[in-house]
Amino acid sequence: MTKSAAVINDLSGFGKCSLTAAIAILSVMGIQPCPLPTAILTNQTGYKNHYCFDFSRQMPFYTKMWLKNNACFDGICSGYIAGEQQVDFIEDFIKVFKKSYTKIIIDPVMGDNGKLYSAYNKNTCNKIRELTKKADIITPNLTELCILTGDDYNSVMGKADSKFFFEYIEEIAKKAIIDNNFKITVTGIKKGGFIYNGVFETGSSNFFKSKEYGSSFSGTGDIFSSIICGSVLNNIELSKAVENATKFIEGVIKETIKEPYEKNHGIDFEKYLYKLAVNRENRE
Ligand code: PXL
Repeated sequence: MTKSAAVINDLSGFGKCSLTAAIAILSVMGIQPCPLPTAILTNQTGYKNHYCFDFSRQMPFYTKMWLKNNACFDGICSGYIAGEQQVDFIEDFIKVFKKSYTKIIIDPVMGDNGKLYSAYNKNTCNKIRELTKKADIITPNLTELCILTGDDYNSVMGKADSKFFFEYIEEIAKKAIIDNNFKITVTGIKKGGFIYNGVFETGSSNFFKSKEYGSSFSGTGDIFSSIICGSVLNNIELSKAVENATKFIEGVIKETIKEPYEKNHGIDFEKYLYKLAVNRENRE
């Protein structure tokens, strides 16, 4: 039977992020995505203008109806939330639907490049930190890892020229692993014209390198966490999943920038989804 994942994330009309990315990627990886919107937006919030319909009042109907219909999930993945009250909802949703085999993957979406996204504040971040304690895997970017651990992003990046930069990040991630029960993948570690993604588990750490093409695109974190979610449910080793996701995103960015692009629109992943297909004969 096809495995399924509840995907708790927003639906943005433009930006190729959140549910738009997750639905496409999980599907091509052979996993049934069951979307549970946190908000419906005209477009992601990085654009000059956006309208957001907060879905908080509707979300409890999903728990109620899905429970009545005996829904069960192999994975529960959460991402962008429209307000701190939704963290309580997600914790409750996990309590209700988590089975012994259910993998919990939490993308603690809060910010990027050292800054919080416009809809987030300190309180929301504190609640998200608590939520991550329920996860098997968390998929922060470096900014979000620093928020979770209480480290200062700018002083971490101040060490980027040091040959101990990676050891330093490893130490931050390991500290979080010891305090919690999860595995961590970390995206967006920038050093010397390259971007590294890291993976940290008890007893092992790895970094995968990709070229930095100059711009930080909308939705790449969501594409990354969706690939991690699909891979974990397909029993692919976490380190291999991070390597695959890194290569996929680097390849798509390389193609995207061959034509005029706008970073808020995201990357042209649609044409390359086949590279993630579980049906290997269809791969390049
Ligand atoms: O990709 C992160 C993200 C997801 N959803 C919305 C966003 C952002 C980042 O800005 O605005 C609505």
